[in-house]
Amino acid sequence: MLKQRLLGLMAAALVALSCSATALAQTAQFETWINSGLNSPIGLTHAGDGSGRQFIIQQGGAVRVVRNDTLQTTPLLTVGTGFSCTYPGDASASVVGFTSGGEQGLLGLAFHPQFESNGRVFLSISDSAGDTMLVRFTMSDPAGDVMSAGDLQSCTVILRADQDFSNHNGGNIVFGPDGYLYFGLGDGGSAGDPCSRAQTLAPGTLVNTGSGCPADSSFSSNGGDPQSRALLGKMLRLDVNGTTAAGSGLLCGRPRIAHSAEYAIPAGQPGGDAGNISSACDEVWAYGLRNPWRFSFDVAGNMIIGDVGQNWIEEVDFEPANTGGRNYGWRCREGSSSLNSGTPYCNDPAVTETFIEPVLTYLHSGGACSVTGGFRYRGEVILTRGKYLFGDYCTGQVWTSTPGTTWTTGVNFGAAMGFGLTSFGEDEAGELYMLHGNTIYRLNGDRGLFYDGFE
Ligand SMILES: [Ca+2]
Ligand SMILES: [Ca+2]
Repeated sequence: MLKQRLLGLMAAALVALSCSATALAQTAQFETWINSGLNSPIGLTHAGDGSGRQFIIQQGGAVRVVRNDTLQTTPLLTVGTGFSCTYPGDASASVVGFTSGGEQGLLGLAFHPQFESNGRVFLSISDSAGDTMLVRFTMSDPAGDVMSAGDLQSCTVILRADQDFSNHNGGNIVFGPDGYLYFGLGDGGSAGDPCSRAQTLAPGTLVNTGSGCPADSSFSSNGGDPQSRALLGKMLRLDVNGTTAAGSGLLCGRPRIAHSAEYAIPAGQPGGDAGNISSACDEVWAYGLRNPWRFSFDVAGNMIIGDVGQNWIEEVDFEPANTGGRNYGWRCREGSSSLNSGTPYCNDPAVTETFIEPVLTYLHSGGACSVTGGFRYRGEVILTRGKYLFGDYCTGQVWTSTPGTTWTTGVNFGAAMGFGLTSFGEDEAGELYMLHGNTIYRLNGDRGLFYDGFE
């Protein structure tokens, strides 16, 4: 049996060299998993609790539960117009509201690494004003499939960021192997990053003039920190097990500017006092991102970011494990090409770091428009083990890429599926899912007898 499987793999590999996608589809393919009952699914993850459940976020606000491959009718919870959540230290104003549609809505979901015992669930949403909000729920029964009234009342606002425009909200939240919560934020929106958020580190140097760039008075008047605009175009890293006292540190995402925060800054933070970009808000891990819609970690702890391009080039960025403080180049670079130059944006003396070039790029040819970052596959399907799978939102094309000094991309899964490839997702066993329209596909194929890490 083992010999036969190895022969099959070798044959498939030889076919791969001759670039035949048809033969490869015999050993690794996406098969329909759920094709009814979902409404705009844009993310899939798991709770890491041994339950085998998958959790799907719908842009309109519902978190759906799949147990034993069956989509449950009742959501875990639903965020809606009257969404209520408590600000730390200021319980008087609690209705934060919700906006969905376009690039807004329920955009991220992450379960605490100790969810099974502490019941903590994190969501990123667009609030009633379209600004970004990270919130936390605590489930009294983490094994349950529906939050209780008490669970819903546990909602606490963790972080807020004032968005300049309605697009490029990022919103993905992922716990890294270090146990910290990573939060990808886009550049604030419009086109060309007109407020230069992605390259602005020190909040004191924020661009405050021009359409959309001044802080929103409504955001500031209800306690939000206008300095939170310096979080845009960044990857944040938060210790959600800690707290930060009022007035302490250069935090820019406090829900209430004068109050304590329900997160701390990890030691060694690039944006922290001793970091290589210390002038940045302390929450900052990396910068120069346009819209890191989906990013993930591989089993070695490397971060792989699908950063959505503008009119020309899509890019994937690779960050070796524990290597923060990097500048991924936007708005000075689109992909590996120069986009803007001149001060104050791209020749800013304060920006001394070298731009990190993407490991993968592709052009907007053949209808491609927006990269959907994926995962470095760690499941059982032999042909795709260790490969990075990603796709394009508009064409629905999926690619696999082999990481290395130079990343080699080519193997795909046959014809492009068309518009609507919103996300990939991973379950607890490392198996991979693709979300397209209202359908979710699961990667299947010839499986290995054991898993021994990347080959
Ligand atoms: Ca705003
Ligand atoms: Ca700082």
